[in-house]
Amino acid sequence: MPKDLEKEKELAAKEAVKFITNDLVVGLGTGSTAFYVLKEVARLVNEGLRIKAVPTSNKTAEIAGKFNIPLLDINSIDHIDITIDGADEFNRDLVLIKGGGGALLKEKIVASMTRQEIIIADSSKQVLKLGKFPLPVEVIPFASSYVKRELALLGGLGNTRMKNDTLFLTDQGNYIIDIHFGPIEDPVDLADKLNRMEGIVCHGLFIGLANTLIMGVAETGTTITYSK
Ligand code: A5P
Repeated sequence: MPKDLEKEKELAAKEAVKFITNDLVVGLGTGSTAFYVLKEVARLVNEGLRIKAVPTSNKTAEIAGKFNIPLLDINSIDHIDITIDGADEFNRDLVLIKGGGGALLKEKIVASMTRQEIIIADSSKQVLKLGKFPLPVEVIPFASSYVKRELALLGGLGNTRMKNDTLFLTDQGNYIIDIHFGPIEDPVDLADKLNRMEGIVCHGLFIGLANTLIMGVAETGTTITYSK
């Protein structure tokens, strides 16, 4: 029987939300797993929980607004207490691939300002080696073909992301190139090379940013927590 991945997302989200207490500044992730967090936080805020939240995308800001979750301007604060976000892949070192939803840049900035970054995932996201999921790389449009050629020299073949027959644009108006590297043997080395490539605004390798990962387990109705 196929695993109930939606159930696993919800289990992980509800477990993670238990870490949120009054008066915290909370980073809100983007994507279908993070959506369960938004729903749960909205319920708690409605019951009186006092928090301020920072969204990691325009989409999340829009949903949080509809759910009456109070939002803060990220430029008015110097840190975020706790962020709960999803991932496209994770390994046992809590190295992640993110950006399947295109929100990687704001997600990485929010994660970098966060004291406790909790990643929530269903069990399909756990891998021994990262790389089955194509690595999203956000590029400024001016540099997109240059970056594609440079990535090919590193062994990565990529397509510029499309949405409804047009080029996908990030919240910042940039393109995403989804690159297939095959199994990524050394994420730190690859991240270092991508960090030094002109035209790349952000890549989806999140290294040393997640403190906690909570994975839902549908069969038992429980979660597994990995910590760093
Ligand atoms: C958004 O850009 C991503 O980083 C998401 O966090 C990631 O793609 C996970 O999304 P789902 O929860 O929808 O799988």
